[in-house]
Amino acid sequence: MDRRTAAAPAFVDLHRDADSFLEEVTAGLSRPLKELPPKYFYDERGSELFEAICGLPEYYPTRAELEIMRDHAGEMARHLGPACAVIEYGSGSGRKTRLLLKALSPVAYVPIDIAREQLQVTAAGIAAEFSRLAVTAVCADYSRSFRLPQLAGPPARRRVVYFPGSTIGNLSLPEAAGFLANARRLVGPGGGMLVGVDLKKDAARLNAAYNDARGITAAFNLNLLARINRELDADFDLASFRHHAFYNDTLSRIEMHLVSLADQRVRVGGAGFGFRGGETIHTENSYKYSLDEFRVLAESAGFEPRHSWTDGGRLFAVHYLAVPE
Ligand code: AVJ
Repeated sequence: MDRRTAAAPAFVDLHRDADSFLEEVTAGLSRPLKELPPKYFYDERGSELFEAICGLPEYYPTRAELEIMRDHAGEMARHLGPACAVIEYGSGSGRKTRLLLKALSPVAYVPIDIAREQLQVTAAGIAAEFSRLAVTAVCADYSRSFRLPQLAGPPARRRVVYFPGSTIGNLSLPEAAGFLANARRLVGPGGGMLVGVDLKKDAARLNAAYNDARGITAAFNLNLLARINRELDADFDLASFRHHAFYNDTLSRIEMHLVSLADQRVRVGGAGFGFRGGETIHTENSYKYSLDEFRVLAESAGFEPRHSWTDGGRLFAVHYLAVPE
């Protein structure tokens, strides 16, 4: 590690959270099939629970993707070339990111996340560890359109979006295509994207990964209601909802729901919402793609798939997608 004093990361705040949270919760609970956006799982408690999920024996994606980064980050760096600006969507704990940054030595690193505290901690840690790297943390909802701020540091030869963790699996196919097209426009001609995507596999393994024996995934799912209670003046009774996750083979996705265990009424902010016993709130989808399915999707968004890496167990993939010059 370079021991010169690192500059504190630049911080750019483009996010107005409270209003959009209440609006999106109210809209989601007003639909005939109730739903809540999974991006709101990650408050402080939710981020902690998610870190615990990543270490569970049943939850293979994190270990598989780390294995890919350990084994192949050097080769990824050769594809990307020198003097990149790495723009990361969702900052997480930063373990995979560190493996990429070490191999690549980019000129700029731009983590973008809606979770402000987590973002600041991760960005400061990376700025301290990679002292010659210009770090600009951007607090924004990357699922909406946003403009990249002026970046600190020397000009980059290539912009690359790094989107690990299979978070793209939260999106439906048309949403994922639109999202990838936005990323393509953001990096521009000659730019690229490294994206982690969970692979299709047998349903038993998938079901186990989202129904862990210790109940951490259930606690993660239910924490969304606890967060709504805390932040939006709501009165969800957590004991009256149950975690339900299953692989939907027809749609190639894990679905997570919260099932109401009784007829009940819940107040959120000023509004009331009725639930029938057995009715669910759909809280998350996690789409699974074969290597070819994902490449076809990337092509539909104007990328050229250049290379895909998988772990030894073929559980997970990291794709390198390039934008033609
Ligand atoms: C972070 C969206 C990739 O879908 O596997 C883990 C979230 N939900 N366990 C996933 C999650 C339940 C995770 N992603």
